[in-house]
Amino acid sequence: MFIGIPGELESALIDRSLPPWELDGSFLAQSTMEEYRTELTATPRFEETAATLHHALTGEGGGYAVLRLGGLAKALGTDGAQFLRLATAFVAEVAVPFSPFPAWPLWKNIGVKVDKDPGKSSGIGYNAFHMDLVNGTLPPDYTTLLCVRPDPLGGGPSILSDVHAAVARLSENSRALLAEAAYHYGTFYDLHGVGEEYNPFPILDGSDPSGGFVRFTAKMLERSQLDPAHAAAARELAEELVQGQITFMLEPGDYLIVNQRRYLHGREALHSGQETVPVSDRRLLLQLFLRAPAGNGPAA
Ligand SMILES: O=C(O)CCC(=O)C(=O)O
Ligand SMILES: [Fe+2]
Repeated sequence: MFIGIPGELESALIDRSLPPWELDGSFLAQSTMEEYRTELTATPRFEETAATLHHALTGEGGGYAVLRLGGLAKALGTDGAQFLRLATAFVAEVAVPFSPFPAWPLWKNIGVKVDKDPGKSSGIGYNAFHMDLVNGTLPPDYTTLLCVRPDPLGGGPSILSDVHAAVARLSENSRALLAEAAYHYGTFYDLHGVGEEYNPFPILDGSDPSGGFVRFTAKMLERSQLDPAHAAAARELAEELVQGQITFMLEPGDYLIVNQRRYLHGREALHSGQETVPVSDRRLLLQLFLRAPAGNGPAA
């Protein structure tokens, strides 16, 4: 689901100047959301593009989108404030941007660290299918990843999988195991806007088979102690996610937006040889989370 920016919109956006954003706690201030909307609805074809994005994320069969901001990135540069303000303004049409991490006001850098756990965020290895902030009672409705620089060695395609479709392919017995509060993952410390720590949690909450979160990370298979029966059911889900996976490479300026109630995400390994690449040339993504005000509906 790739969404291009019409040429006339792109030219108009390059000429706009959005003001700095303000925060209200860990959330983008309502006043900024309104200011940005007023500025952008005055540009040609913005509302139509925002509606296409919204439909891709919440319409039937949808759940993710890649907004192609490469032209804007090229014209404005990715280091200056304008490019990031425009990206923020686009997704503020979908839901409310926020930062769960006090250390990162709004956007968080995901670079490449050669000495980190290779399977975790900013590691160099396979980043298995997961939901971000899986162990909060209220994970972000959307996770978004803006590509500043792909892996210069050509690795690291993004992977996505329709999680409800994967669950539907499991046996009754596995689904029953996944609905039990027998799973846990990671630590929970000083996180904002994502509820309380959830430990242990059920992967399937049972109350809403098509619209709810499937609270899953395949990283738990290696990193959490699970009893054999529950671990086997989780492994089956991980395998079904791989069966249904979609793979694509993010290009500079591509902005991946994932509805966490429908799709799980991850990333294939970066190309070998990352230690030979200067840190400032390595792959760089910027991450931002969104909260839908009520259920999974649009921002008001
Ligand atoms: O590096 C990527 O493409 C994905 C990173 C990710 O999913 C995360 O940090 O949560
Ligand atoms: Fe993630």
